[in-house]
Amino acid sequence: LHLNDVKFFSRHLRARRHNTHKGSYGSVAVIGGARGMSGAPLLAARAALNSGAGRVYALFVEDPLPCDSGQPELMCRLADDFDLGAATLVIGPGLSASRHASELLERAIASGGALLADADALNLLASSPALQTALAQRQASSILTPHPLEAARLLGSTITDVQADRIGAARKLAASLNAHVVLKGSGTVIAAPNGDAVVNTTGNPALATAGTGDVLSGLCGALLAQGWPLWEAALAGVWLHGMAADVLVTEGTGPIGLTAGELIPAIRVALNRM
Ligand code: NPW
Ligand code: AMP
Ligand code: MG
Repeated sequence: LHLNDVKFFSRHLRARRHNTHKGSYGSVAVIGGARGMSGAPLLAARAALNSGAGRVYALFVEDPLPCDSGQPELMCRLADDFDLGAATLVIGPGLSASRHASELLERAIASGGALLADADALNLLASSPALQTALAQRQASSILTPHPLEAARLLGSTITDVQADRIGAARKLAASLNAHVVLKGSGTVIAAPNGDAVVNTTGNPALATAGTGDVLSGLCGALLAQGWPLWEAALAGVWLHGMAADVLVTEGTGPIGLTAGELIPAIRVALNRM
């Protein structure tokens, strides 16, 4: 199945009604940002905020705690000081593979709510059968957003093997980890634990730049926080992310030098048009 029809998911988009407030649109907490990688959770958190989440926290695994003066709406905290049950969790951008990061992932998996794992959270999962078991046994299913190398680490295979059968690789991960899997790259595959799989038709190589995956994780997290089901949040997030890049390339600057930060306002435009 190829994802080129927004009817797949647009029915989950609800109008912003008069008698609502920030609490009506959910909270997202992005967990990551080890030293030298604070940009990754900030990009994810900015994407979540600009995709309609009511409140967004950027939770850092360690000091020094950065602030985002370009997006002061974000609440930056140490992850240890936050009740992980209080928000939709996006864990992994810039998280690192430290012991502390692993403990945070364990707590995030144990929390009852919606969870999206990306980047280093996937690398930590790949090296821990216990965390994989805990993830697969969650009551609420999760979304995993690996790029081909992260998928290969989880599968114990190679990028070549993953790329040779992208749909098969995404399905295998979805079934074994009981999660919705977004296998990124040209022709992103979205696979569900029940074996359903879709190939996205939006997006282009302007996205091949640092931080675009972090933006996708925040966008999908915001849709989850606003009550979208996992499957539709994954489909819509991937479609909108690619559509924003397509619009920027055709109506904006062209294919060279797009930055992940520039993608965020374009996603907001695509979401409002939808
Ligand atoms: P190659 O080069 O082909 O052998 P890593 P990471 C492969 C954070 N970030 N098709 C490719 O392998 C992240 O959140 C922080 C085929 C590539 O070199 C993580 O926490 C930023 N292959 C951490 O950095 C901005 C593909 O994977 C290798 C592929 C490390 O994440 C940047 C990279 O994988 C970044 O987001 C494809 N479509 N896509 C910040 N501003 O703070 C990827 N590969 O070694 O896991 O490193 O993805 O950069
Ligand atoms: P990450 O590697 O985690 O930063 O994620 C990169 C993001 O850019 C993912 O959403 C990929 O699907 C997307 N992307 C990278 N290269 C391409 C490409 N050639 N065509 C379409 N999307 C791409
Ligand atoms: Mg990434």
